[in-house]
Amino acid sequence: MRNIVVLFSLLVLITACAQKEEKATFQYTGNPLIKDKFTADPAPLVHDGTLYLYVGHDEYYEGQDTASGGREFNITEWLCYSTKDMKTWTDHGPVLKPTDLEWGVGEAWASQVIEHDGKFYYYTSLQAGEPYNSKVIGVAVSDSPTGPFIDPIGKPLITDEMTSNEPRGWWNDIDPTFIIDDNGQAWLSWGNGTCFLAKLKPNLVELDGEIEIVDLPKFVEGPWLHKRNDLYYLTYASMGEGRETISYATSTSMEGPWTPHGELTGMAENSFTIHPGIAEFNGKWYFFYHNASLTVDGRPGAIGRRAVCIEELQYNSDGTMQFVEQTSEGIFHNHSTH
Ligand code: FUB
Repeated sequence: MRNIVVLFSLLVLITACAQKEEKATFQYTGNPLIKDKFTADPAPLVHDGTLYLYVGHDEYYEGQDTASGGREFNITEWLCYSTKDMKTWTDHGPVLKPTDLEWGVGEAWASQVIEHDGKFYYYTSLQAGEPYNSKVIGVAVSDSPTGPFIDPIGKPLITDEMTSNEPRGWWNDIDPTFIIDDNGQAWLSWGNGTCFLAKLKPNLVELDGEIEIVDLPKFVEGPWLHKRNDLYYLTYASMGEGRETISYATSTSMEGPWTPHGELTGMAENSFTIHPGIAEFNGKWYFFYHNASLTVDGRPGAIGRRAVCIEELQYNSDGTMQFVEQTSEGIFHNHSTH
């Protein structure tokens, strides 16, 4: 009898685990990728045969639809998803919150996670409390792509007084992006209204030298650095006809000069912002962005209720990127569910 009870309990446990696993995965059925939550600012990381996608979790709150001055956004956590084939995705849930950083008080804005020497570095935009009281860039480090991520320096990596304030004042230090160039030099770029660029020390958690300004046409925010063949790409949100588009520039060196190539995308459906994330995975290049085309629980998309989408990215033989059309079919044009 006792054996039967143990066996039954085991069966219940196995079934519960299987159900949990089932809940945590979903299929890509066209854009937007994630359909049960509002998500924004996609940041892909390819590591060990898996593509990890980090996003901010746009959340509804009472009063959101009449808010202004940045209060349209309510993002209290960063979420992580992963896939091995771009079709089946695993939902890892929240992996970091601004309040996990001792000095962080909120606003989980755009970020990028990178892997270096077996460690994962989460470069983040967030709101810092006393004594900073501004948007800042933070960094948190983990041994795993899904955390836990720990603040290694006990303070923001970049604070407001480290940069010139230009048009966007106290919230111009947001949206970090990272690359290690062919000389082994690590670089961080970020900015809203002004595109900043700086070298990092080999520990990747300290700036090394001056902060430069990169002059890019119509730059608004959201820079994303990547390299393909001999070219470095600096892709960013630019001002279109009253809403953001994506533009990009290239260079043969991270020292510049940067050659602008104009728009990579048009404006995103229903969204003031659009944010680039680019990665090569299983022999293809992918462009991640967000629009505001999704309705969740009867609430339609809005400036602060966005939805992450994916398109394939194609290059011309001279290295320029082909204009990306934003589609509802996304990366699998033949799938049956759309
Ligand atoms: O999600 C909040 C902010 O909106 C991001 O930091 C910007 O890039 C824009 O997408």
